[in-house]
Amino acid sequence: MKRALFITTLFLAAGWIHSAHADTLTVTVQSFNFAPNSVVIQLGDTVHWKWVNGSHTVTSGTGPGDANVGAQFDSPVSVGAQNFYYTFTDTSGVYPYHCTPHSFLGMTGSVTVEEPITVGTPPYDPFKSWSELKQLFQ
Ligand SMILES: [Cu+2]
Repeated sequence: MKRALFITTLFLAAGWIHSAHADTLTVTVQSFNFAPNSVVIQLGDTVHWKWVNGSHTVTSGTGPGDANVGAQFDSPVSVGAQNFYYTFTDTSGVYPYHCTPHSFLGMTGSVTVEEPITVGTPPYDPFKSWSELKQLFQ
């Protein structure tokens, strides 16, 4: 029982440490849609758009009429397989994007960027938890 608790605690600690690292999330580009068409990431994470079929772009902004269309990112129009990566490092918030030739068909998406979990304020005191854990094995 104590061994199981110890191993569980190690996994929880590993999960907490892992959350401080940047991740890459994949969105497929195909058949006039992005899948999933809305994703939530943490600041510093990267979105990888992976083309499956068709000729599409990944362009920041709500559509071609957006005043800031393509200001943040704008992939070339694909012909076949293509990959596009963008790392969101500026500020948290909702970033709409679209496919230039197909936004009128509803080929749009959004990336919600959240502040990363602050390493300085973990949900528990790891040193206090560690001393409590050690007592279980004495
Ligand atoms: Cu498209």
